[in-house]
Amino acid sequence: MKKVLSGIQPSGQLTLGNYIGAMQNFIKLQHTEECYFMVVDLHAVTVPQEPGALREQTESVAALFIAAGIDPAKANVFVQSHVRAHAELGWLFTTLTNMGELERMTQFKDKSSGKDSVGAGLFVYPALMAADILIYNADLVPVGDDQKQHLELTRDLAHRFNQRFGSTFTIPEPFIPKVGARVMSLDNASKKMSKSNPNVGSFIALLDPPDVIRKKISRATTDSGREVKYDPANKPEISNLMGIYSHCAGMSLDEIEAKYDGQGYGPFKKDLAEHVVAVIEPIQTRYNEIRRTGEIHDILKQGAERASLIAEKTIAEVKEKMGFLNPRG
Ligand code: ATP
Ligand code: LTN
Repeated sequence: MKKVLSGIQPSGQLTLGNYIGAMQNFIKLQHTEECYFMVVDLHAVTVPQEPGALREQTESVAALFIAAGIDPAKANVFVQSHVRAHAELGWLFTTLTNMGELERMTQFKDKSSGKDSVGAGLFVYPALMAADILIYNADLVPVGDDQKQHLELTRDLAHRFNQRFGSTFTIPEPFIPKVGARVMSLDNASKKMSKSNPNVGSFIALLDPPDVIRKKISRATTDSGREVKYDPANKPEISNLMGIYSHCAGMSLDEIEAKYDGQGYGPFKKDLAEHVVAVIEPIQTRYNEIRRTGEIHDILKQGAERASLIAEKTIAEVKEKMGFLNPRG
């Protein structure tokens, strides 16, 4: 059994991009592997969050994990800040990470560009992410394509620690879907769909009411012409919508092309909206039930307890190897 770990930030409402790029693999892997899925609130605060909204979104994201199909009897679901060792190991990893490595991270460049005030946490974020993964000695990390670079750095840090202080960490592998690893914005297919985009029309949130989903898809930007053809270089907008269609309807790209041959974008978009709604609606029904019962609190408590046992062991070993004095003598 492999160890699997991943996290999603409570920095807004989860999108169809998060679902297709990451969560669908969480759900798949839980049946065969030992899984740890967390809501990474310590990462979310690397950009300003309003306290009330952060609390609500953290609970909401955790409830959506369960509503989307993560079974708490199979996978450990918890909140990152409930397991203190993450922050502690994250700090230790900032001391092993070079400034140049962090300066190269495209997520940092994207999120800091054009801002006059950028928190230092945003810069050292990848060291905390490495700690999240290595503290459980995860073998596999299911993520979307945008996290590949952070995973590479995690692997480098694990090697570096092992070399300096003796073999300690497993070197993790990314686990990235073949189609859907990068779902793009509905208003601009050169940008990834992102929950913190201020234009709400650019993403489909898992909690958007069905009519809002229909409206967003009908307004999604399309390329010139009218042919439903998968051609990311020349028809990026329609190819992105076809990728979403393929995931939600369980049809191949060829099948979709054949189905809409000669029909134009209109009927394609209409059917796409219904396929997306059919995936999202049952998740929303379960979500409302989970929020109503309050069961998520127990799930998170148990998840954090189980995760802490492992995380505490790792941090003790790391501190011993790095030369920190043991408080118990
Ligand atoms: P933010 O906008 O706050 O940066 P985000 O929507 O990009 O958030 P994250 O919490 O950073 O989402 O990512 C959670 C997981 O979802 C990661 O594994 C990430 O790779 C994946 N993911 C995020 N956006 C997409 C997308 N558009 N397509 C595919 N996977 C995605
Ligand atoms: N950086 C990730 C979120 C994240 C994560 C992790 C993903 C934080 N810690 C550990 C996988 C494993 C992002 O999606 N922006």
